[in-house]
Amino acid sequence: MTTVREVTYQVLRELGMTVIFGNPGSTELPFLRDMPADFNYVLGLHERSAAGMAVGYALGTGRAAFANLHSIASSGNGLSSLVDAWHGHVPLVVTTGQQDRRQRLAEAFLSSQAVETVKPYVKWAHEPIRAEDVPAVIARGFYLAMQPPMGPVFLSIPMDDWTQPCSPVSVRRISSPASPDTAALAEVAAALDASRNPAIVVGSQIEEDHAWQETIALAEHLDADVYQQPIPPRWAFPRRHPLFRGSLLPAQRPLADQLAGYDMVVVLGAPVFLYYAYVPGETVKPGTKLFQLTNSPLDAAAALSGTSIVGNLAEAARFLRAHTKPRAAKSRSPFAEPPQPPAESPMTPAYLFSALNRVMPRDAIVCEECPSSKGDLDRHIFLDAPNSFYSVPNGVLGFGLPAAVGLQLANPSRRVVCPVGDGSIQYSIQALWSAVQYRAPVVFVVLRNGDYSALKSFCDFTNVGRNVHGMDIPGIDIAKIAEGYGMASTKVEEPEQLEPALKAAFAAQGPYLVDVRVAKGGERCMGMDQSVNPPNYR
Ligand SMILES: Cc1ncc(C[n+]2csc(CCOP(=O)(O)OP(=O)(O)O)c2C)c(N)n1
Repeated sequence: MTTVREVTYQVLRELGMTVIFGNPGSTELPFLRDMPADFNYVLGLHERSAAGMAVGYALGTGRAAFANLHSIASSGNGLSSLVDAWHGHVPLVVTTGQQDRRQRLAEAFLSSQAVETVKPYVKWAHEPIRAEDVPAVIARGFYLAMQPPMGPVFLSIPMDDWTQPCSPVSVRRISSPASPDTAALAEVAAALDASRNPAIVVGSQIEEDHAWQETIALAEHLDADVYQQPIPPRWAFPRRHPLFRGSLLPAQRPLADQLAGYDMVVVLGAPVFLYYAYVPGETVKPGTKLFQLTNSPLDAAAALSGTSIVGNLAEAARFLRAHTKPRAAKSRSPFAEPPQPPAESPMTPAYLFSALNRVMPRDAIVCEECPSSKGDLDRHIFLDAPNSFYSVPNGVLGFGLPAAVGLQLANPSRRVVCPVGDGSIQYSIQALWSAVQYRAPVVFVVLRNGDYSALKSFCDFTNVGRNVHGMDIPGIDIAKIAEGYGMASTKVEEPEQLEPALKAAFAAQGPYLVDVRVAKGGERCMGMDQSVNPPNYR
């Protein structure tokens, strides 16, 4: 008779989850012992980093990644990564160890209520009712994680289950992309034909549904201006395309103002809309018709106005292109590189990104977490291919570093670049060690401004004032921390040192950290200044 452990490895193999991201504890050891030779274990020194690398790996492969975390620490230390996966539609199967069933009643050491803790941020949180259900539960978790919108599942497994007898489980195929309602799409097509001046808002679900080419074809067919969703977790349109108009602002009134000139807006694959600062206003102006096409029933339900259609975005874009009249292309100026920012001391983030854009390979993958300089990155980094840009989905810092390592492990032929703030890097700094140990040659570019510039900007923007504790973070030598984890690193203080340092980083075979002194952030908040009439918290 086979054991739960043996059948589980067979199921994991058949589901393609042969990389195990983890941080082990006693309750996981009966599973992890004698791991089959065709499996790889990737150790994260903290659950945020371990599950965060799984997030990056799943983003990079487009398939569910497997993470095995420790007891209640998985939902404590690892919860931020589950939150990222939930908001970013990242498929994860996360298992966690539970005390031996035979002494759970007595609340033995390491008894875990992790399942109850994570519930709002996973598609399914479960502890198998019987030991012999474990492999089937993992398979069911995989099927659910992969269904659109994709997301994490969380399974707690008592440590005595692994040695129990278990019958084989056969892995099933599930076909899940749901076709959107064509009658509803026909209404959108009719509205597009009647529209004088439509715009398209592109969102990260376009990448999830592999709809990048269909979206470009639709935009060109309609000759429609294209905007990017506010605070994008992924880019979904070529940055240098003549139809591309840049990012929407993350607040109600300024966003509606940006779209005021259009009589119709079609949101493809994004919420309506993701706001940050509260600046009340309409979703869109009264003269603008709003439609949302989304793979997420939750986003459809939560939209503030307009008509929503749930379903696969590639199919939706293809349908709209086939059922609308083509429009003659207006004359538009071709893409022009922005002027090169001046070399100041300390250098501006704009200068840094402009140099990075020149030096990095054209097929690089950018995984960023640099809160106050997102706008500069957006203006100076130009990547035109799918699966090239990743960012924190809901503001929980600590996403960037481990996600970059996971993305690099999933994409050995492309180079991952991780621009990260000197504050943000601290939330999952242990991922540097994993990058070294598992030979993930990420180039980490630290923006060292010595403070929480994004928070200072928010203080200015909302009139909170600057008399707030905990805004400065002096005295951290990140290059030395990297060295301590075994990673090559260099420090850059002046603009003329930057390009040679970046070139050396990209020439290196292994991971490399470039720690760059940059100017502190300004008074703008996510691209917005006082003119938008921000909330006053004073
Ligand atoms: C886990 C977590 N803790 C705290 C915050 C609040 N927060 C938002 S931006 C920020 C500053 C981050 O500093 P840094 O990475 O240096 O970027 P900068 O603001 O200087 O651009 C902080 C602390 C958060 N978003 N997530």
